[in-house]
Amino acid sequence: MSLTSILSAEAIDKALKECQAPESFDHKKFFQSCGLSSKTAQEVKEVFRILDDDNSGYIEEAEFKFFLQRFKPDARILTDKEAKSLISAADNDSDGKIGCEQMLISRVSTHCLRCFL
Ligand SMILES: [Ca+2]
Repeated sequence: MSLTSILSAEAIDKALKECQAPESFDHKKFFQSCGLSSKTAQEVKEVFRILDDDNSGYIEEAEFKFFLQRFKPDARILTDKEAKSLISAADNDSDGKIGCEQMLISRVSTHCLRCFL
């Protein structure tokens, strides 16, 4: 299972292009551009499993650093600052990692400031 079986390659390219410059990554814009924002809960779960490289059930900071490369192998590595802000966007319990439920909960609460997707 790869991300391109869930998201279109064109949408991924577009999303990656928008955040090519270091420190320009905006997760909301990215998830919208790559099409993840409009995916079903089941599809988001599959994406989550792909991003959770070590199958720990959580996406940790180290995995977020290589987040863009999961979408395309030649994409850049996120800066520490970007990886941290990506986590804090959905990390409601401040344990420094994101669980699948957190990813989904933050997705549905669109009025929440911490909305992830
Ligand atoms: Ca993990």
